[in-house]
Amino acid sequence: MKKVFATCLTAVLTLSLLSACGQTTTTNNAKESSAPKQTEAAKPADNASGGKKKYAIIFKNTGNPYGEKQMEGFKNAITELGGEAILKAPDQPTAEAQIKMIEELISQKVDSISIAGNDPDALQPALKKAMNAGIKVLSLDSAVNFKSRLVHINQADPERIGRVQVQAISEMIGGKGEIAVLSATSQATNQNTWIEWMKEELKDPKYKDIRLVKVAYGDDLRDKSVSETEALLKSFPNLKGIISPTTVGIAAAGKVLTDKGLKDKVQLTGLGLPSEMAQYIESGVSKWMYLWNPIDVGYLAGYTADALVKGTITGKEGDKFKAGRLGDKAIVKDGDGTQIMLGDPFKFDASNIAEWKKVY
Ligand code: RAM
Repeated sequence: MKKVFATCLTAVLTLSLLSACGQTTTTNNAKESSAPKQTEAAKPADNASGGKKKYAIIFKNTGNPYGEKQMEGFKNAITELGGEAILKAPDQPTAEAQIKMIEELISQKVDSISIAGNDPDALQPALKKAMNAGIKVLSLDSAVNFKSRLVHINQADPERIGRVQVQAISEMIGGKGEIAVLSATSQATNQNTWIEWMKEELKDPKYKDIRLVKVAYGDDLRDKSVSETEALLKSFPNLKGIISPTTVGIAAAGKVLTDKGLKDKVQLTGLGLPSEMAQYIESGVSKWMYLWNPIDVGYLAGYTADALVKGTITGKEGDKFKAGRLGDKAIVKDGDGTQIMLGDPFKFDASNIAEWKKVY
């Protein structure tokens, strides 16, 4: 029996009761800046929005329900804290598009930027510029490198996320056969880290009869994820299983396997949003999958941004603060940088999916 990762049901169910009620600005095109240049020591403006602090979040791209849930949690936190939330995401999941948004937010003189990075390194100049302007920068979900942020919000231990998906597919296919990974973009820090851990797990001799034939990239775009799944099935007619560590990818793969009548022939697991995957879990196309609470990831980012802006924390190892309903949080080391760990991946299967699909 595989280890079932537990998470706090009560805390998560509480989320379904929370509704967004605050003033949130969602903009994709910031105005050209006519504001005077800020110096290194300059503090971000506190005068716009009736003196409310401005907290921006940039997700990877639009059209991703997971990203929307994350932003919902962020907005909930900022609303509780009396700030203004600015929710942004580019149309395409590229670093270039995010850089444009960062530049706009610098001109808007926001107090903080939380970002799910489309590249670990490419955002560094823009994010450094933001920090030099006094803006508190953190990453969540998909980390930017440690020089580009004050702290990272990590959804769950990457090693456990990576290993558990290989353990799952192995069990589903009886420890034998070809498997493939359907990922997000090739530059996504979170997916790439998890895939590294999948490869580590696969080195165990108990997986000697499993062969990882390809890592495909659906770029967190629904259509591309569908066509990449179809291409995998065509190129590898003996494929026994697909791991998709992205909510967009796994839902697309679920649809393709359903449409092609491949249930029981090709197994599917990965990281899925219960609301999107319920139909495939219930039909048995995916017997089980994992995720954490995306609303909590955003909520924790909101509280962290606020603690950084207020100076309660600086982002260094050992810093502690209270993150609203999530309680006390501590900043720990993460390589050369620091992070805050949210929790564990949680297993979703036919026994609990009906309940969870209502939550996120
Ligand atoms: C997708 C995104 C996101 C990731 C989830 C699991 O929605 O790539 O970054 O955390 O999947």
